[in-house]
Amino acid sequence: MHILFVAVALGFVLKEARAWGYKNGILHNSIWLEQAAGVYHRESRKGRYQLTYKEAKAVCKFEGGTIATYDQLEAARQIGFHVCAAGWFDRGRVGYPIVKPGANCGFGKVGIIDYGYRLNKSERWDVYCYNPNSKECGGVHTDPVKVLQSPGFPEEYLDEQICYWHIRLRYGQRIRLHFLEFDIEDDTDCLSDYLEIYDSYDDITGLAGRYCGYELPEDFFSTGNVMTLKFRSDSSVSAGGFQLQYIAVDDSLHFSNDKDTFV
Ligand SMILES: [Ca+2]
Repeated sequence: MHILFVAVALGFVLKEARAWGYKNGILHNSIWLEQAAGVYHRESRKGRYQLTYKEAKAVCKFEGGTIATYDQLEAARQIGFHVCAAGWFDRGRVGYPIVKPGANCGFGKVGIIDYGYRLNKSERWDVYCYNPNSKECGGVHTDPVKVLQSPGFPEEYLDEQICYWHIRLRYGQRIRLHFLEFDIEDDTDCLSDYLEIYDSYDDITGLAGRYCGYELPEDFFSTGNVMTLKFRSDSSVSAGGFQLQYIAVDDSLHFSNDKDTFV
């Protein structure tokens, strides 16, 4: 097992983080995904509607995908992909997929709400990416107890996956992570594939550790009621994946990441 504590460009990160700001105790820089049929929605780490067309394409490419086409977005919509946020898709078009009509989103219509091909590619929107190899994974979790696992588990995970799990429990609760299975491509500093634990509601601040290899990590306890897990695999060499359980812990109990002091 390798654990990497990252302190790269910390000054820059802190400066950016302040700019995003907190609301209800949650840092609003979220780039978490809704995903269907290989299509997923991303927003900038700076918040909603911050990506130019060029930046939008770069976001998709970074994760091994491409910017989605209209047809890919529509195919995802037809199996339930519903996102109330306008994003770039292929050829500089902007829109969003609506499954259920609503007064507050989509003007009461169903289908791809299409803003058309934008003449000004410097306009700022979110983005819809497409990666046919990416499995359903991640999401927002509020249940007090849940098992989370790598995409496709117990099968080996595929290449070029990226997943964000955001755990948010009731105020006054903390989160205990308990690993059940762990096998991620092993390399120095976990630069290929990894699972990262963030003691925060995003993957910008609060990095607590990066894990790979086959040694079961010890239990981890959050300091607050939120936590983020990020899994990423690169373009070659897979492994068995991981399975873990998170459990809500009453804040009045005394515990820490030093397992000897947990009662
Ligand atoms: Ca790999």
